[in-house]
Amino acid sequence: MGFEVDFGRDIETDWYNFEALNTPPDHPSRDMQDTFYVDDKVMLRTHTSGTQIHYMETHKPPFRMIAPGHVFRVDNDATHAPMFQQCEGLVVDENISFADLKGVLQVFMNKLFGEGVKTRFRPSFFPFTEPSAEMDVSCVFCGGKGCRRCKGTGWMEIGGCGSVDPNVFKNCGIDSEKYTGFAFGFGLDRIAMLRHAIPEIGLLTSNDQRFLSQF
Ligand code: 2U9
Repeated sequence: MGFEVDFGRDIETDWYNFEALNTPPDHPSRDMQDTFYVDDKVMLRTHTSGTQIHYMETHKPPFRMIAPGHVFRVDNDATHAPMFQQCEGLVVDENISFADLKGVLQVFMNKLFGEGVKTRFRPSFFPFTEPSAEMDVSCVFCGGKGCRRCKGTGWMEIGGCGSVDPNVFKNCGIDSEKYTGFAFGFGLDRIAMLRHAIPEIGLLTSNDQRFLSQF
C-alpha cells in the first residue's frame, strides 16, 4: 500500500514525545508514574508518535509511513509491560478523509486476521487526532457470535485512530488548509496475545524455551 517504514529513536525530548503532539505540560499522560524520565526534558518514548514528527520535519507531503518500535511506560501487570511494541501509521495528502482511514484499516485487518473479519469504530479521544476513534475487530475466535475471549460481546478492541489534529500539522510546518491526514496505532504485543491466546504479556520476553519453541 506504499507505506515507508521509519523506526525512529527510543529516547526522545519533551517536544517530540508530547509538546508537538498537542499534549500540553499539564496533561495526565506526562505524569512521572507513566513516563521513564532521563531528565526534565529527555525521556524513553511512551509511544512511537515522535517518529512521525521527525518524519514530517524531513519529508514533504504527500506521504504514507509506518513507525514500529519499542515504547516504555511505568506499568507492569498481566497485560501491561514496562517495555512493549507499537506500530503507528500516518498518511498525509490533499483530500484525505476518515473514509480513507476506514478503508486502509479494513484491508490491514483482512490481511492480519482473514477475509471474514469485520471492523467497527467507536468515538474516542487522543490529543493528536480530531476526531478520534477506537477500532474493534469481530472476535477472531468466535467470528462475532460472543464467547469467553470477547466477554460475550463479539468484538475485540485492537487499536486507535483518527484524523490528524491541525495543531500537530502547524507544529511541523505543514499547511493544514491544504493537507489533511489520518493516523492509527496498534499494540503489537496485544495483537500477538489475541492471535495466539497468550495469557501474560511477560511470557513474550521471558526467554522460556517451552514458550518460544511454540512459534
Ligand atoms: C502524529 C499524529 C497522530 C497515532 C495514534 C493511536 C491513535 C492509538 C494506541 C493503540 C494501542 C497505542 O499501543 S497502544 O496503547 N494508539 O490509539 N495512535 S492515533 O496518531 C498520531 C501519531 C503521530 C504526528
